[in-house]
Amino acid sequence: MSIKETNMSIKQEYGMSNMNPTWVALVVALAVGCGGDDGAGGGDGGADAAGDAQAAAPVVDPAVAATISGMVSFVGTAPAGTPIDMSEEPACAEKHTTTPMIQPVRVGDGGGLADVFVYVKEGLGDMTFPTPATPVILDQNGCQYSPHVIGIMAGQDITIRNSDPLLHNINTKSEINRSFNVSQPRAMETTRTFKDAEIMIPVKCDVHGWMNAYIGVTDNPYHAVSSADGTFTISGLPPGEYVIEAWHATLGVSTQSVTVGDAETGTANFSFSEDVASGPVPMGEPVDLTHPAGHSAG
Ligand SMILES: [Cu+2]
Repeated sequence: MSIKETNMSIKQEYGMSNMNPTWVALVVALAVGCGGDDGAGGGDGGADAAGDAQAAAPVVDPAVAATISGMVSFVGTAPAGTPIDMSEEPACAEKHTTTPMIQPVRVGDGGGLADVFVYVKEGLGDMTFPTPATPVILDQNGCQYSPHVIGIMAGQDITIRNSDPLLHNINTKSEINRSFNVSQPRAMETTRTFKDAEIMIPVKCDVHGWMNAYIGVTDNPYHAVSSADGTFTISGLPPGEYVIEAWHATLGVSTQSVTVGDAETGTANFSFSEDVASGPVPMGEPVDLTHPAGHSAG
């Protein structure tokens, strides 16, 4: 059966073009975990909530829903990170028990590469998916973004939280979506959406030069972020043939094709190294560790 036929039969069987609210609610209730976004390893509620949101809304019969999982590896010696001097922000510094680091290439004990955005790039045809009702949460805690890389579906709410008692400024550098620049002078939340799919949207804080994050916006719910051990799982897929892309902020992108049948689990393992960085990667600006003068903590 071709992909087109598969899509067609799914649509006919589940009436996707005439989806009613009851069905949408059912679909959300059936959400299958696709997790894998422990991101910056903050271990806070924000990252967990983001994971739940990412898992929402597979519009596929759970009896045939397929899974693609795998591991992203880093080959070679992981570059050392750069220590962040937070002495000018004691309220942030005191939240860290170890020296906070800028670590664009975060490699786990087993050689797994974290912070890789993995998503279905091709293969879903013209299928459409309900927007998850739960917002993803991008937290600013201890003057660092958590998670560092986050996935969201177009139209889904992103709640940007300031968990610090001081000024952060969220500046998105989107090219397809409208950029925004939001000032959060104290602990608070701001909610936004991105209208269109965009891989990837860089985010930075204009107050703290070391703070950056990346938001992957897809037009389907099938995306994940590799966790600290490099693994990822994308669940609830319709059976089919897919092009899966893995994106890393400094190491480039890698794609591969994976075919999954009814209720099957397919594997997509990726490998990155410093030598094979390819493709244009947004926000290659040097990290600025200096502090703009005159901002106040409060
Ligand atoms: Cu900041």
